[in-house]
Amino acid sequence: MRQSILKSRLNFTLVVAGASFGSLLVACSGHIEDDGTDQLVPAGTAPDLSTTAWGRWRGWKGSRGGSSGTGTGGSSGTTSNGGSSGNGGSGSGTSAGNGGSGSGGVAGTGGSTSTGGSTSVGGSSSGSSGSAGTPQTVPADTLPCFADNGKDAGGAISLALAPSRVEGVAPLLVFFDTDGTTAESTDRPFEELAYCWSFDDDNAGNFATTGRPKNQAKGPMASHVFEAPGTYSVTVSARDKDGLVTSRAVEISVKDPESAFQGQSTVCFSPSGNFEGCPTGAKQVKQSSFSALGQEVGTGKRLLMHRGETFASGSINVNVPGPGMIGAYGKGNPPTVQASGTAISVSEEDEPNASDWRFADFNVVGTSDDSRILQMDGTAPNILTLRVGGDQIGQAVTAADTVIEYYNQNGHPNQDNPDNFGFVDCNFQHLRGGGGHNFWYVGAHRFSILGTVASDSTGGEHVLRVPYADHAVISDNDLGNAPSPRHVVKLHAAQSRNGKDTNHIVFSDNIIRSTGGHEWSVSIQPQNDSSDERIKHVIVERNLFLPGTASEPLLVSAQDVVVRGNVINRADGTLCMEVAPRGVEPPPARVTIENNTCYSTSNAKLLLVTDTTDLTVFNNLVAGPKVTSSSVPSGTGTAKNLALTSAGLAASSPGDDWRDYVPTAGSPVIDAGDDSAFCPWDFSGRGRPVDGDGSKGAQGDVGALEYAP
Ligand SMILES: [Ca+2]
Repeated sequence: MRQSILKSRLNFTLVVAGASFGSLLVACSGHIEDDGTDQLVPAGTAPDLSTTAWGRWRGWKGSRGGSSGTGTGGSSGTTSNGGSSGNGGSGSGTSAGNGGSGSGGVAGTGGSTSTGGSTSVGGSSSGSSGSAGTPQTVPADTLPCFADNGKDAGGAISLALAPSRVEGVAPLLVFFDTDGTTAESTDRPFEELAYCWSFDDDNAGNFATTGRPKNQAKGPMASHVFEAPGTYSVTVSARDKDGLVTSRAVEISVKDPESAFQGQSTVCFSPSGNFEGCPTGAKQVKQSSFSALGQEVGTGKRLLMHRGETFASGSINVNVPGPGMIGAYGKGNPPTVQASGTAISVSEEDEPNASDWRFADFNVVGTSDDSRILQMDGTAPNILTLRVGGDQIGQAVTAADTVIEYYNQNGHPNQDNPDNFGFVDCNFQHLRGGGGHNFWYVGAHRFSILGTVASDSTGGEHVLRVPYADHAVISDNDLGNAPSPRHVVKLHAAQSRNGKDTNHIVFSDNIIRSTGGHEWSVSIQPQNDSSDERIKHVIVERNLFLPGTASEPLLVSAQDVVVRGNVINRADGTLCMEVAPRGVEPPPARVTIENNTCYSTSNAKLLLVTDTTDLTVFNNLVAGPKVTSSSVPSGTGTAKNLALTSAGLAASSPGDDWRDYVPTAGSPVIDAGDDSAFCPWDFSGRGRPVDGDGSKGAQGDVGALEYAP
């Protein structure tokens, strides 16, 4: 199997040095991939994005220009939640533009213990940010995402809650973490507790990709963009396998950009001199080159481009503390930025000073293979990319862990990867440039990709390549169409060589399209068979894998992994997933595969597994006209996996719509699961188990979806 895939070794040097790197020609080298033969890229078929499995892609969203306002200045400050660390900046500006977040400032967990035995995140914070946590009574505020309200956990669950920051200017990206949570029922709280989030943001709307509400999330980590000013009480509830529930809340204060960027702190740019919709009092600049924005970059500055107009190719550098923003004003389509090189470079080698910037509501069209939307050149916490489009680009974003590694080893030991770095509701199409080009090449702490469409990397390599991640949420995206021998998602751990393993990943609610010629769609494993790269704590949940050329939708070589509630349509493919060592790294361990649904018109297998310890395979369904008992594994560590030629699903020949896979009355999967599995919700987000047959109370179904009478 593997031998047929691992055809040859390909050596290449990753080109991370764009124009702004100047003489730094070799920031990294020696990346070796075993992804397969270096063969001619077949012409890909672009997916029809007019429809998606959950909903309809509605194209670019509407106007987000601003009107003027008054107020005092932005303050930002990175938080430290009841803990020590937190190198946050002093952010209490009294006039606009005097705010500023610090460099770095990793939120500390811990803090004082509150009554009731749960850990409080309350505590001091640096900068001007206010109080952090509010311990909450339970289970009164239990979120409606579980099958029932459960029972008060009392002291049985100590739930930690650490936001990346508790205040800032809208649109504000915040990453929420439950690191440090403990529970009596498990010593693996990341994998074996269920976490539900409410961001208290009822007007957040739904993701265009999946239709899911942005106001909610599931998983031990979550990320959200607050777009409207106000104070939000963000709540997380955690539930264990015994139904014990506890909740915590934290307040997030979101400032009005019209106040933060009042008067001439906002600058409007128009090639034609059309300033309709420019906030009152803002500076007006008639310029046609994107480079013009660079002259106005500053702390507390908002730079807005006129909608419907095109800005000629140019590069700007952002290396000042925020709050800051590059966005759009007026009505109509987002402004277009032409890019022959890097449009925006952030931070720098010698004096990295960028933080708290948001880039929103513009489209970048590449005019060369070197075109790039964003390049991170050094330490830069709190960077948001929101509703940014890219077409015919050579890269969407480069935040190379190898550049930071190079700096660290060459006189800049304190340079670090981006922290609280996010892409939300973006749309990247048609990568160009060939080898070394990916939509994302990102190493980061607290990395978020939400609601984003990225399609067709056949002109380059991977759609999403994450060489290093220290806490990441990748959810509600629609990703696909990658060439052979690359992947739609390549998640590995290049920094293990420096003792930093890739860790704590939530990969959920995504649509993965295995078109474009590639063989492995989602690869969570070392980049090759000779690198000891280690990936720990990964949740792959409720994703929809759609068929195409891929021979394997999902490969995992990692430890402490949960693969749960995914729907995998293989068409006539023969394998749904594989868990195996890639090479020299420690083999997979503590891998749980539960309640997945795999459909194939061939005699498919759920799983290929080699050399894995502590493997649990419960309640999975393989359905299709030719499946046999050998389609599902048996023996130690397995229970209640069903291979059914007549599974009683909503569609007799299920396709790309997840509703095709919902069991119907009388289906043999109903209440047939082993209830020792821990599957708190199904693919659609429904709390489970549900009593499907009217006997014995609520019991879980086999497969990704739960039947509800
Ligand atoms: Ca049931």
